[in-house]
Amino acid sequence: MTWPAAKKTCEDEGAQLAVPPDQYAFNGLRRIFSSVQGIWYANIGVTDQVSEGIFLDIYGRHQRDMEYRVWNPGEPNNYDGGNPENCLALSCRSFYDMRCDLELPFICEIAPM
Ligand SMILES: [Ca+2]
Ligand SMILES: [Ca+2]
Repeated sequence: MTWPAAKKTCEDEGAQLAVPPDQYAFNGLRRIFSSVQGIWYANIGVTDQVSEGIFLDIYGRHQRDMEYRVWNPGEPNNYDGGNPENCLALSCRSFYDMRCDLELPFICEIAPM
């Protein structure tokens, strides 16, 4: 599913695209990949669509502290054959910026009450 469609699907389910707030949550999300066969990437709720290089989560919070999040080497490169990459995807190891119109798996989360 594309990033915008994934965002809406999560919302329709009463959830949100996942936004790992810290290293602990990041590690938890990464573990999903070892339990689901054949999934290599998944969209999460962070994008730099509004302003290139400024990563905001779906709540509009600036993801200033991206250091704990391990970018894959060379990422974020905002480049896919000349197409901008403005949506964040996670792999079992690291973060990538990817095109928002790619059909990818995605991770929703339900905020704790
Ligand atoms: Ca970008
Ligand atoms: Ca990229």
